[in-house]
Amino acid sequence: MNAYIASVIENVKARHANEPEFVQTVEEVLSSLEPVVAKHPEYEKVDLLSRMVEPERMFTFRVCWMADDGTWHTNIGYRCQFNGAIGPYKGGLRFQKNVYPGIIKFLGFEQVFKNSLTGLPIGGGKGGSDFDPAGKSDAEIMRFCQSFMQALYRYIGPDVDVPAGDMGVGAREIGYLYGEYRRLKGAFENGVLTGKGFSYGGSLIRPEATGFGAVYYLENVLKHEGESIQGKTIACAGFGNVTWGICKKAAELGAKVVTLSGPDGYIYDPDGVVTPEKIAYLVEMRGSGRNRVQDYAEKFSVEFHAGEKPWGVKADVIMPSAMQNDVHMEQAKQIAANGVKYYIEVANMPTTNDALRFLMEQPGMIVAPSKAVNAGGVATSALEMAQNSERLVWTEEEVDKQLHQIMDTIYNMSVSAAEQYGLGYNLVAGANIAGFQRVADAMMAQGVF
Ligand code: 2IT
Repeated sequence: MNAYIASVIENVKARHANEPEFVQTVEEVLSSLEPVVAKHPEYEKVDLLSRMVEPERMFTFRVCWMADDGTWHTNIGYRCQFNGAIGPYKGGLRFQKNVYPGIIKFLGFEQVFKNSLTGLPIGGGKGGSDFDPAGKSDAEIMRFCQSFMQALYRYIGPDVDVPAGDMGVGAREIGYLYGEYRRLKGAFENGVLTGKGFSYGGSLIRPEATGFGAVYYLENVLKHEGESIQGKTIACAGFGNVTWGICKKAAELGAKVVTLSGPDGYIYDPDGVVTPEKIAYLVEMRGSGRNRVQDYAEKFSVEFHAGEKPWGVKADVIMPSAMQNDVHMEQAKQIAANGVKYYIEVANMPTTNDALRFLMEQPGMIVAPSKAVNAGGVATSALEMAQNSERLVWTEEEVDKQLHQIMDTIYNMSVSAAEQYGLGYNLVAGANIAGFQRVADAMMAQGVF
């Protein structure tokens, strides 16, 4: 390991000893940058990497809200404005009870590279709260979102920081957050948040974009191997917005998603989640707030495996699309033993670093990293920002066409960045290098601060 990179990683480990997810992503990304740092001694000269691993700013705020029974509750809100060198901070808000600074920081760091890869002018940020949306009434969600925005609104804006959704924050939450922002500011301000409803500035295709983009990326990988997506079986996880988009696009292209998962276990549907009725049912399951995938098994009479993950299922393509650190060494070994050829990450950091390295070392296995594969979501958010500032509404075809082009470009840029540094066909290192290069150029140009 290059001594400079090793020293930056050591500092991050010492400073963030209680934030393992952040240390994990820093190690993963920086270890890809060895050939880049070797070729560009100027980066070490100004200690660029130490500035890249430190958020420009990160803050917490108090969020108090009243439950329906009249009791008062206090949660912590976070916003991490990680890197604004190439555009306003951009990234989602996650509402989940396990949210703490390490989660927000890891997501913010990933977002910097992902947003850079889109080629669009968006910096990286992330935020959220340890608020647990499970079992909350609509009125409770609204009061929480209003209180959250009362604390956050001064620090965001269309040229400053543009939040969006993530786990626990969907169109309903974005609506309440935006409503409160508009009420406080007394102005539309280009919509400020993305992922808005279509009636008030949302973009067509944004709900589908992360899943659609992931499938467009997969098509590029398959094409490289002289294969087609037609007839492929795909094992997915989760049953949220992202997995829904994958099911929809895969079905349209003649492939089928055969597994879904939830906190309760996974379902195996050999016929695939392909009919409009099945795909629509995912939205219903999510909306129910029950957070159970067993409902699908009961409704469509398919296998349900309680308490298990779907990674032992034989499928052509594995797409971990649920959450971070879903695939550990044990699952990685299972995936390799099943002879899977395509391991396409979708959720942010779904694989532990040792499992990721192991999978990349398997002969014949192709591994694609989430920061490239799921970038279609935030890219379409940037298209939403463009429409809002132009006061225009683009057609579904227009947005989808741009999304498709962006995904093709991300794939091609990743391939060439790895090749340029003599790493061969390495989509993981290629994405890290390509994402890094643009932010690094901007930071170098803007001087040391
Ligand atoms: O992880 C992600 O890229 C997101 N949650 C979407 C961020 C965005 O600004 O649309």
